[in-house]
Amino acid sequence: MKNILKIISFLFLTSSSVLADQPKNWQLGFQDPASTGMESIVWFHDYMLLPVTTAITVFVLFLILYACVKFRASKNKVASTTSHNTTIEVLWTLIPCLILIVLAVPSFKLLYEQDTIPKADITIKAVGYQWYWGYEYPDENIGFDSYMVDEKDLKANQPRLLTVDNEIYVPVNKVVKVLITANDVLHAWALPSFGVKRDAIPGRINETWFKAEKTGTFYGQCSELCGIKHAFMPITVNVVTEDEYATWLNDAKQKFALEDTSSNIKVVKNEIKKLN
Ligand SMILES: [Cu+2]
Repeated sequence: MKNILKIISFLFLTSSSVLADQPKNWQLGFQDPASTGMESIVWFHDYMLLPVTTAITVFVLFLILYACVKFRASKNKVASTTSHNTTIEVLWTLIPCLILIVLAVPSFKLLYEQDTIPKADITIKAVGYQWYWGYEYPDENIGFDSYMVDEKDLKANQPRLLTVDNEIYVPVNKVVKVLITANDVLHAWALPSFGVKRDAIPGRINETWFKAEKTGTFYGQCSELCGIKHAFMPITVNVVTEDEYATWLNDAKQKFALEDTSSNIKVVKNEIKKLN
């Protein structure tokens, strides 16, 4: 049974190892998972939802065909007047309830996993703007904007509509917490390979997390209609080794240094103390 399901998934419905870390032409199903969170989502889809929905669809199709043949007009000159059958009514209430309960258990487990953020190794703040993303690494005091690269400026192997000028870098196998907000209208920060998608809401900070399990470049897009250039504010994440991350961080601290506000904060705190 498992093998048959695997073959069906491979042929039609899910991503396979053939698909990499960005959307592909004619793709069906998910992108390749690159985090434990996304692996759980794919498992839930492939081995819980898909078998259940397939079974229900096939069963209902069978019932319709059976009824069409068995109760066709030519064989049933006098129509049946049956309107109630207690056994069947109990069954068609109880069985769907049981199916929902069986689905609810792994579903809630998954939701809980996504919602509980482990101790973060790295925190990134993503701010949605019309129409680009701004990023900050609050612990490193760096920040930069990330604009899409125009089609005419793309280098070889850079995907159209997904490449940005300043990519985010994160180390592999580390817990990355992402704080997500927006400056103007609703946006959404989404990265399919990591199983991450959160609304970016002005005046509110949403949180999510991921732990990338392999190195590479991963692509996502704004996933909330945010205006005329909604399709042109991609998200690019480079997952690198710890050494490469340290090298990038060193450069980034020169290139993207934010104004050091710690002394200002001290002044403000002192003033508040005086007032009290
Ligand atoms: Cu947007």
